[in-house]
Amino acid sequence: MLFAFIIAIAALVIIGASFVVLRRDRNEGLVIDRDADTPQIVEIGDVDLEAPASAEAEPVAEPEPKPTFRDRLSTARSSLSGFLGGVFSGGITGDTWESLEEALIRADIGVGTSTEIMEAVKAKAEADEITESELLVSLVKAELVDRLTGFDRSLSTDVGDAGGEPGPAVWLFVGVNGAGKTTTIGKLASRETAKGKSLVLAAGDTFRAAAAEQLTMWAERSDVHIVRGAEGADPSSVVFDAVESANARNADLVLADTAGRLQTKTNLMEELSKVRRVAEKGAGTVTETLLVIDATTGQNGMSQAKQFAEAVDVTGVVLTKLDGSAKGGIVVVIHSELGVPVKLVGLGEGINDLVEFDESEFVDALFD
Ligand SMILES: Nc1nc2c(ncn2[C@@H]2O[C@H](COP(=O)(O)OP(=O)(O)OP(=O)(O)O)[C@@H](O)[C@H]2O)c(=O)[nH]1
Ligand SMILES: [Mg+2]
Repeated sequence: MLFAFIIAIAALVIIGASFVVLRRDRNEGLVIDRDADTPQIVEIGDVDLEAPASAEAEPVAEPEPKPTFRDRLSTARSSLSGFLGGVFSGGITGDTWESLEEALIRADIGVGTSTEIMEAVKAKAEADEITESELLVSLVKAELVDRLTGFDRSLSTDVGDAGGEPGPAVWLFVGVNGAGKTTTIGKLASRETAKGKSLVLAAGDTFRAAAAEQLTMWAERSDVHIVRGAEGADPSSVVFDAVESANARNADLVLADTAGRLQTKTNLMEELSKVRRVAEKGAGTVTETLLVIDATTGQNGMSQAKQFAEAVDVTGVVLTKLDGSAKGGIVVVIHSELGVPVKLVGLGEGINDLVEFDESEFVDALFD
């Protein structure tokens, strides 16, 4: 009896052991043929595994599509339609024009400009006897597009046009801290490199060490050269060195980052005009000075924007964070009060989330 029990246990142990060996054999029977065009798992013996078609293939990165105003302006659109929604619904009554003016002001278009738009729409509606709500909205849209038309939104690298000697063009980025200067430079580094331009980034924000780190990460993403200085170094000398480095490498363009804050505001403005002067001391020519404005600050950001525009000769605005901002009306104020065109718009934090401004697309996206 005992003997039979021992035999049974021994048999169980033998069966278990051979099962393990069998499993090992089955796994060892898998060989990866790395010489095949598409690496495949080659089967040996009776193993029946499906070979993944591209087990070792590099994943092909799909280029991300550019965002559109229509996709990213849903917050601004819903706030504007909320304000304008009922204005024309009852046809034209005694209150209509005042309500329109109020709706435009609430959409962050600014008091002066809102009044002008309301008066222009009223005059056209009266002249053409327009009373239908849909047509009245079209008049408002046309008036907005009209106010945003006729600006040169191109970004120049033409040093001859800017009166400079042959050498690298410089785009200088200014604006309050957190506006999105460094991120915009990172996005542009990718965009301009893809267009075939050779670039150098200048880490002119020496106010905090992390600023140069942040720009270095963007430089690495697009594989472009970066010139940085020590924390607290003179921003002008960093930009000067970057221009010299770009000239030595025959690079086309320097994208120069600056600090959004210093100890006092007066100093910042003085510092920035010095950076601009020094950028042209050597072989460089500043062909664009871009003021970066955070769209979520709306009207509040405008007084600071005016200070920057006074300190340096601003050639264009980059309006960031328009995605998720309810304050789309700020675009109209920038054109009417700063007299400077919005050239680029930030529609997100990703490397592709920077688009050229187009007034018709923008106004359509605000309304439909
Ligand atoms: N949603 C959104 N976020 C943005 C956009 N542009 C920048 N940001 C974010 O805004 C924050 C500040 O951006 P930065 O590029 O560091 O701003 P900065 O002007 O360089 O700031 P300082 O270096 O402090 O002067 C970051 O978290 C960015 O990711 C945009 O278009 N949309
Ligand atoms: Mg920065």
